[in-house]
Amino acid sequence: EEQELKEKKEKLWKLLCTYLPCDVLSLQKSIVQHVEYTLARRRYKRDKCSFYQATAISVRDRLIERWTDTQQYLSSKDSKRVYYLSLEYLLGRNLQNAMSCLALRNRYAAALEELGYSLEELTEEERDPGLGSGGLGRLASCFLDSLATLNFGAWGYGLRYKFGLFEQRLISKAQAEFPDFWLKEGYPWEVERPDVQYLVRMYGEVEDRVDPETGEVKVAWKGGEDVLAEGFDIPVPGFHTLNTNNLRLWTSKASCEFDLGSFNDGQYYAAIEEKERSEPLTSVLYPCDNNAPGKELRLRQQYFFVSATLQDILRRYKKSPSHGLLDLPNKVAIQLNETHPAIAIPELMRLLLDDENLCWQDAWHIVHNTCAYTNHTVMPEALEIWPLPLVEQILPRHLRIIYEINHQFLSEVRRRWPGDPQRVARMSIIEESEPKMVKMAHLAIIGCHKVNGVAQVHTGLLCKSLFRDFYEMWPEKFVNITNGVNHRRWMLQANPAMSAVISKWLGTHDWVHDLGRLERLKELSSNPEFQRDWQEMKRYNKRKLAEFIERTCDVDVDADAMFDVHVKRIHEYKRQFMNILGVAYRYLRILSLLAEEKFDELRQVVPKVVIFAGKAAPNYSVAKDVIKLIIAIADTINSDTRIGGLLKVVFIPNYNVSVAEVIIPGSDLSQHISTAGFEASGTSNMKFCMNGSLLLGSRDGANLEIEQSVGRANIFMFGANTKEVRTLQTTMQYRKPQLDGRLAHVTQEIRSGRFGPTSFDSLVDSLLPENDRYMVGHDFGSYLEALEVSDAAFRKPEEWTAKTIVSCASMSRFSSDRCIREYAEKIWNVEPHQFRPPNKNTSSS
Ligand code: GL7
Repeated sequence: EEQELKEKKEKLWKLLCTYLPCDVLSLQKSIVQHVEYTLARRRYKRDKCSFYQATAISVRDRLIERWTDTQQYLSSKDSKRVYYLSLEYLLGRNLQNAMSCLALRNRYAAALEELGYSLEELTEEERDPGLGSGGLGRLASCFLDSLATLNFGAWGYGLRYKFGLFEQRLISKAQAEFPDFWLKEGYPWEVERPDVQYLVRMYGEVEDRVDPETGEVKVAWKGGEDVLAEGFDIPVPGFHTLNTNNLRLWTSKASCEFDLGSFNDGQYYAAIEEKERSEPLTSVLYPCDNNAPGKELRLRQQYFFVSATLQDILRRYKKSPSHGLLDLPNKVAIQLNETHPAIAIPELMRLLLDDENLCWQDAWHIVHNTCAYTNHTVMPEALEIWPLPLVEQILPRHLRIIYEINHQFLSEVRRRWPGDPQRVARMSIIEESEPKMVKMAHLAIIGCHKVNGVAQVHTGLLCKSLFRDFYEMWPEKFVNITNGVNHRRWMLQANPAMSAVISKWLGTHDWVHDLGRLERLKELSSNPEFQRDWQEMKRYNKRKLAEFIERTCDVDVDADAMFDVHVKRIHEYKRQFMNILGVAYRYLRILSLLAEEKFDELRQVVPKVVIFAGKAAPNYSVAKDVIKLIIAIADTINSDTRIGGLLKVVFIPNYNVSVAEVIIPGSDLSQHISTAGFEASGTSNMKFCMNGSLLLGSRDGANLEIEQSVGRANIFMFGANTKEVRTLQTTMQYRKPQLDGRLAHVTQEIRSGRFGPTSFDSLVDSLLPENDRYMVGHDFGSYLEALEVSDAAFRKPEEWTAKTIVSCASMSRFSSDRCIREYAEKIWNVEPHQFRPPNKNTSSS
């Protein structure tokens, strides 16, 4: 009997050990069942939202089985894990990505078709989780995808903001912000983990306690408030591999440890209210891009995030009985995405000293060898510094640890450079201002074994100027890892038409795994038939973008015009202002050619649609003025019937990942025109090139490396380089160069009311040499020349097409796969481990 039971059990387990079936009928069943049983909706009612959600859950089911298996496999391998700590992620829509990863896209599409839905229409039902403000958050998401695809055991950690980055609408010709409650209909990709909870303490006070036995002084952190962190997990699938990683996002909850005393005093409501205070902690994402808001809530969010994450990492690590804490750096790599999570350095010290009772040297050895820091900006206003009294109030124990780190570090500096007090002051974590400030970047550099910049020129600036003292002390600590993007999302998913052309002409899909394979397209760049396919593909994408513009901006644009795109956060250094001034100049020139009846020259004008999109931080008034100016100029131009179809200008509202997926494939030219030395890397520049769009760029960030890859003939570069900008910044104060005549004319027209009643005085005044921090005046002339060169190139369609093909084919360096391999080798010292199930049916892939 026992034997029989055993056999029965084994049979059952064998049955259960198969992956869910993935034939079309089974997919249909699973979708309909989720509509009925998970969502409790009528399965016959046509309801896109329910069908999207049910489809997503059906896909998620298939991810979950791989996900749990991967985690178990990695634990059994005892392999080193990477933890990517980021306060921001911009995941974009997940449905198509997950289906492609599972290699089930076609089957799901067929399944849905028979149920009466197209995959495309259901895709539109998914809301973007806007848990980031710009490139930094999108980069983190690309990294998660590549980590899984390359079979690295890696987890992302972040915060589950209830309200993502605000929704931008254009009201009364200006930006208006609305809350983005992305969870309104629920988020089918996440799994709540009520079993994964940690208490995070803030405030309170520290007390020195002498151990009566050893005489050792121990610091105790008492009192304060506890907030509960609860995890929500989102599976991160790899492309065509079973490996599935995890993104764990924390939400804050009231801690359940109620003060019983106040209950008994009849203070029931007061006690609950007090506890409910912790709820708002993860309510909202700070919307600033390249700017540190310096708000108490932000510091609390950062600490809450870091503490929950480190407790979780340590708990997982300690689960394995063979793991001693001193071995942590061999099993765990923690990457800090900017300084936002840099409080991890003292927090990990605290956990090791106070909870694990390690000595300082051991704890420091562990922290230093486990953590690494990526810097993403050199802009002073983006470097995080916290008022020391605030840190003391919220994190008194951490401030003590920071003091000790600083003390030991500065002693080392004094030993290395005796008699150099200025150097000591420059390098200190504490700035001796009023009030004193804690410099998070210094803390991160000192506490980490590696610091990396995100493009060659950016890393150069870190070493030569921003962190020069630290570079002199530890040159081997600094490395460059130029950013990359996930080409599977930005080519395969966003641009299926182009992907089909590429695969057709290469005769294989292998470029999807290895972007280097695209190089072979270069030989074909002048082949007329290939060019025809390529041009058709581009026109198709432009028509789609034109329809999108019609829908969102109510402007009719001609898909044969050049689509000239400038999309990114609105920021002075990104110089959307310069672009719109150039547009105004183009308009005025067309008008004067018309007035002077210069028809030959008019025929030479390239018809153009200038497309802007991007959000301005709600309290950044200059950026909001730039949006107003763009809209004012766009309105004037679009309603001027004299110029016919020669020029149109649109501002597409609410730029986000899904909007980018429509805009980028439909662009001919894209602008990346930041003042040299300000854009650390930029990543949309890479995405545009991958989609057959040529760059018009300043000598900044990754533009310079893109130029090296695509060749000078295939990119339009202009303006001062970083060195020249540095010199100009000092000399312009007293040399006061004359404003370019064309610029002077444009600004005069703006002031005179040509583009509506607003005179935009403060914007225009910012062009005066003494105010022009971003060198708009200086670069304007060479900017216009670069535009002319790009116009001339566009007038020759075959040459233009060849350039776009070569530029796309040269992008292999800019895949996030390359980038992640570099992190793995230069910083994390980890190897991939691919999970292959021994006895599961894996027919799906
Ligand atoms: C940024 C940089 O501004 C941007 O140039 C870079 O590409 C990106 C990713 O490395 O990081 N830094 C930053 O604070 N934000 C960025 O986008 C918001």
